[in-house]
Amino acid sequence: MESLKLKSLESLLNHPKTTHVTADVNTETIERRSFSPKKIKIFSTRYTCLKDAPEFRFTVNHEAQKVLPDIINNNIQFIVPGDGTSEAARKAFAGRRNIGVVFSGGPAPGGHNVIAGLFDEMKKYNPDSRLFGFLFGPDGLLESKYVEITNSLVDTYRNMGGFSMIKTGRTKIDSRQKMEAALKTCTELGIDALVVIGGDDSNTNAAFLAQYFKSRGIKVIGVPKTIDGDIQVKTDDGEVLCAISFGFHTAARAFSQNISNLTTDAGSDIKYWHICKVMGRVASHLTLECAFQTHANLSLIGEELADYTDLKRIEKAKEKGQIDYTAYGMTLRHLSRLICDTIVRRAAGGKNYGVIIIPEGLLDFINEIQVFIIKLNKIIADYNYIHDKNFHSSFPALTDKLEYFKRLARGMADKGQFPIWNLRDDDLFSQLPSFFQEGLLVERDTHGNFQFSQIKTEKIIMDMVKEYLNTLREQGKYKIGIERSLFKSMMEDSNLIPDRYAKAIFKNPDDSHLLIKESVISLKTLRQTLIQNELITQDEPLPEAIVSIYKKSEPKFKTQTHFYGYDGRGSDPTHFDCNYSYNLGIISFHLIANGATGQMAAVRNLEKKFDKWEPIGIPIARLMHLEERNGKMQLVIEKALVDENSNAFRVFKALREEWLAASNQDRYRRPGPVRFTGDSEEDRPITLMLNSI
Ligand code: FBP
Repeated sequence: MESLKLKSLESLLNHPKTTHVTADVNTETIERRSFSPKKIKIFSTRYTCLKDAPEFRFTVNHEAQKVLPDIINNNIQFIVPGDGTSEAARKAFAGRRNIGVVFSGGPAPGGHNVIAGLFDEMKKYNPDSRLFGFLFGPDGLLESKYVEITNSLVDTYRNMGGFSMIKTGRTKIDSRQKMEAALKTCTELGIDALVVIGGDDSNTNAAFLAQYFKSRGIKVIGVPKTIDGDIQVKTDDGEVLCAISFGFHTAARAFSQNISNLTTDAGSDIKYWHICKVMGRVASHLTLECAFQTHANLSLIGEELADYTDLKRIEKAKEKGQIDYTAYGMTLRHLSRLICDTIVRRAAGGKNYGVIIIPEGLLDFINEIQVFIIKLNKIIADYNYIHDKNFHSSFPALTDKLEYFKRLARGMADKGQFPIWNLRDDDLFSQLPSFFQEGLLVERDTHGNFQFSQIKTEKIIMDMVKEYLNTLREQGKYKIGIERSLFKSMMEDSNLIPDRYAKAIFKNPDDSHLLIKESVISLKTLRQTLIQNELITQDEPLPEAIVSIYKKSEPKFKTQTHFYGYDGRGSDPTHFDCNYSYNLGIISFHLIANGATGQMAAVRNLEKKFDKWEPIGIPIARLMHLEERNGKMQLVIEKALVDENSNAFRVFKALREEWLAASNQDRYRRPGPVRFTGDSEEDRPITLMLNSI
């Protein structure tokens, strides 16, 4: 019997249908691998050359001028047809090269296509050229760990998400020793040029490497990667040169598909508020894009909250001849009130459910928390420097850390240091819940960035929301509106006259959604109200229909929290990102072949139709500014935040009341799944399309 079973399992496993449906490679993967992204037209010409465009102006940072002297004077460069160039120049263009490529930072959909574009173009001009992929991010460059990228390796990953081909890492190349190690690897491999595919910090690294490698003739090109969408380049005159990094569109679409599914579920089950935190370490671009994609009921944009002013409080203070400085900027308490307002308004319209989108980096825009983050950054960095030890290893438990802060506040630790942590800070910090304290103390990444993804922002905010909603419920302000038609039919079924009862118990008896009066806060007070209005006598019980209506108006606040980040970051790229990233790889090659270094490959007019796309090189050194990192001011590429004057933000502001849908029908939008084919206008970020108007 047993052997019969085994035999049948074997034949089941060998059945062609079983092998087909359980294969690692499915139809979608096969289709993706064979899809050919479009190439910008100029790349169909044989040779290109670079045309400097000094008319595009940037304010240069003095520190950058000092430390990056060989690349600071780079201009914007347009890649133009070079068929008229000399024979020698053509020969140099198509010369045999060894190129290195490295991923740096978090994965972003499209990374493999950058490598594919670079590889295809390099081989097109010279089949003897070689491409080396450094493994595990910058560590591979420092430790000389690499693979040679071959045709079959590239073919396996064409149009596929992730960075799995060569992996990635977040190591920062920030010392002379590390620069030397990178140079040694490149020299030993005979590398002519290095392509760094990374975010703001990694492109900063690329600029420093370009400067260091300049005298050795090794070129370094950066590629703008990050799902966060915060690498955007504008000139001093407001000309957009790089509207978005690759990966942003896919991540936003992947998050939006999930969020949209939640709007459908919420609108069906009508009992949950879904709180969706979406990635974006600092800037809220992803949240804004998801808001457009899904029309969720409330989307918080950190940049707007930072500029919040409480006009009522300012007026009040003014009447007393005072200035209320605390009225500027958003506090967590304010924020929870704002969210409650949305919930209460929707409930009044009969909808005790909905979807809220919160940006991962929200806390960086909340005044009181930002102050803590900055202070803690400095304290940890100072401790590491003074003691030459890691703060987190010295104080592994939260209680040890809190004890150290207490001593710091009392001036008993690290005497002589600027008293950055005072008794008030210590007092406020100790009032925070411990999971939040731990979140704020989480180890900074190698670039000194605060790791917002590790902190349960949604929990801290929603705990405050729940608390305040309880108060509002007790005050009779948080109630679910009853649809008039439902009320009427329930009353008529019980032979009660709807209008007489409506006037007695509802505060808005003429509305389509009837809201129980604030004074009716329990069944006891409801009974008294009916007696006072002579609808029942002292001895009569409450009519069942009335009890049932009252119960329907009593809200329960139930939430489900979700974090969308790593999932969307690992998604296979959209059609837009497939094309965009493939062309970035091609552009990197053309910049290298034309002798550029310290430039970032980019596409101008990305917000327009594909035939308007223009390949360019952007001088990285000119994008630098000084920023506090690890308690010190450091040169980094400036992050682009959501611009409150942009078309996208203005349109969002104008439409959000409709999407909140307190008194109108829900306006949810279904973006559908991530696609890699198709040519419709849908195939690019909505925020980009709006900003191009
Ligand atoms: P990059 O800036 O490197 O592209 O990474 C962005 C990001 O995905 C953020 O959205 C997120 O806060 C962070 O990485 C998460 O970092 P980690 O991968 O270290 O958890």
